[in-house]
Amino acid sequence: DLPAPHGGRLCELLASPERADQLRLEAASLPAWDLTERQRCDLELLLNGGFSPLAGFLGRADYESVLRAMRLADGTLWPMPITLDVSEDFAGRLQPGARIALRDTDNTPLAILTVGDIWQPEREAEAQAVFGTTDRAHPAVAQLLDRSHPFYVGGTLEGIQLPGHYDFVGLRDTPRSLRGKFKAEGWSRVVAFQTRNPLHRAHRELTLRAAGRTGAKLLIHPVVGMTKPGDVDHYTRVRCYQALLPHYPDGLAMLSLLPLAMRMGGPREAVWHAIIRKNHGCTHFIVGRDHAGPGNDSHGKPFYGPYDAQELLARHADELGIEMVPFQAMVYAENRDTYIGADEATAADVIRDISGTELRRRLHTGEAIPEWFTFPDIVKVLRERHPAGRPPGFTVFFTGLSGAGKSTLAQALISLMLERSSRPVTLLDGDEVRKHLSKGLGFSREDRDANITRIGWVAGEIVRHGGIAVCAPIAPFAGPRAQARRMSEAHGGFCEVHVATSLEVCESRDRKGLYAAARRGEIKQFTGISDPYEAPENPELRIDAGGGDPRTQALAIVDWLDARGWLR
Ligand code: PPS
Repeated sequence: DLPAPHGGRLCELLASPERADQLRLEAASLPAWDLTERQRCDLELLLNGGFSPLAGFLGRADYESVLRAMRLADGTLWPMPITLDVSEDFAGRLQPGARIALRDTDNTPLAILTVGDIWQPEREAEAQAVFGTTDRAHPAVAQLLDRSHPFYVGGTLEGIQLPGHYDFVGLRDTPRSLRGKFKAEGWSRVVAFQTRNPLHRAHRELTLRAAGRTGAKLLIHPVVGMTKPGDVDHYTRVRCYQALLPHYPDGLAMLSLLPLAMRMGGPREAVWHAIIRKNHGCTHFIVGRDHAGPGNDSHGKPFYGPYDAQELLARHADELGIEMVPFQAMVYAENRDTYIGADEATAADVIRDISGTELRRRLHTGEAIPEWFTFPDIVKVLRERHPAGRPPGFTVFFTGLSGAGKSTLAQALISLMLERSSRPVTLLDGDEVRKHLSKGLGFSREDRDANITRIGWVAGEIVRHGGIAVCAPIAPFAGPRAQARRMSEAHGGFCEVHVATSLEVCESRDRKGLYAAARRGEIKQFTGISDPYEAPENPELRIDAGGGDPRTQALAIVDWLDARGWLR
């Protein structure tokens, strides 16, 4: 008596073991597409039936219908375009009817796709239709406009095997295995709770209430595929969830991990989440305030209203086949020493809260995290991940013309930082990097982009390990600079310093005689002379190193870093 999957039956796309062996052989001779992380997540839920009734990546008619009407072409409610984006070059080699192998990161073929449609989507129109905006502050919009491949390939799938996972294997379920667990426990009413964050007391109170209100058992169903950039990593989160479970009454709650790639798509995403939970056998789904919200747009306004998601689900209640359990935020009333719904609070109540930012601050400083807020065993997991007193890793990224003074400033900055503390610093200077990391690269746009991507990647790894990276390439193009920023900001800080010394000054210095050679045409594509430099629009700092003392200028950078607590 668990609910029927969306569209009536579970669309599992994995072939039988015999057929999978044949497909594996066939895959070896087919054009192969190496899946991106997001495509890998989508493929897993396509193959295991989590995206029922989809039989593959959307074809053009379904895609257009989903954008326009939030429905597949046959009228079935479906809010999110599940598409396979590929390069122009790869798309150019395909014809309808062709078969392609979809490969995992380690080259294992996971599925064969029989190509239906190949088309070039209008990505801005897609962003507008699905996410209601083309503002790149929305992570899914930035992904779609700047980091997705330009062609879509739709078609049906024959699955060879699911993508492999080596962590928390006992907690990873397919819709079929989860339904099996529910049956084994005798659960026929299950309310699912979606999350991408560590859970604290407020969440426990909310989920307990939801279970009580619906007379259902509780499924804690966190997303461990892709969530919002900057989120706590899923390993840490799962340890937190495991620490939370014993705080529920015996036999009430179950934990299972969902390998979904979230889009942070607000209302449409909430409908999608509900359908996915129905496919996993749940009868009820909790939708709180600002469900799957991406935060604020570039003008500081929220992308979606706090209850837009609840309203959209309510409008489609009759065809969803899973019941929404709408929830207000739960807040702690100190005077009552208990949690209450935000709407139940009266003027007499003393409401207390600790925001995500405040929690991170307390973790960093080692300040106490009160028991009314969360459980000591969860604090222990979080403190292990974020040891107190350790400042974040960060990158200082100098950009500017040749001869602007980037290397001098970088040297001065490094000396001043080492004078204060022994934190490790790595210098990635333009000329130096080209001797090893980027050896062999020239100065075409492509090679310059590759150079900056490499520098950005290394800096990101340094930041991830809590270190300091100081980069000093010309980095003339905004795109790769933005990418370098993302790679560091995923793990710590990023400070872009535009060394804005004028071309006239750089050329008059001409320490290496390169400008003169460029003017004579002996050096081609020379930045500022015969190749463009896109000045940063909003760098953290802008320094004209045409005059003044490098030490004083570097001190201004130190002050900026210090003010953010990065140099503690
Ligand atoms: S880029 O664009 O960021 O990849 O450049 P970068 O790796 O920083 O390398 C710049 C140094 O290479 C020398 N050089 C040139 N620069 C610009 N354009 C052309 N065509 C060129 N050919 C050689 C130049 O000395 C740069 O060093 P800096 O330290 O910036 O003066």
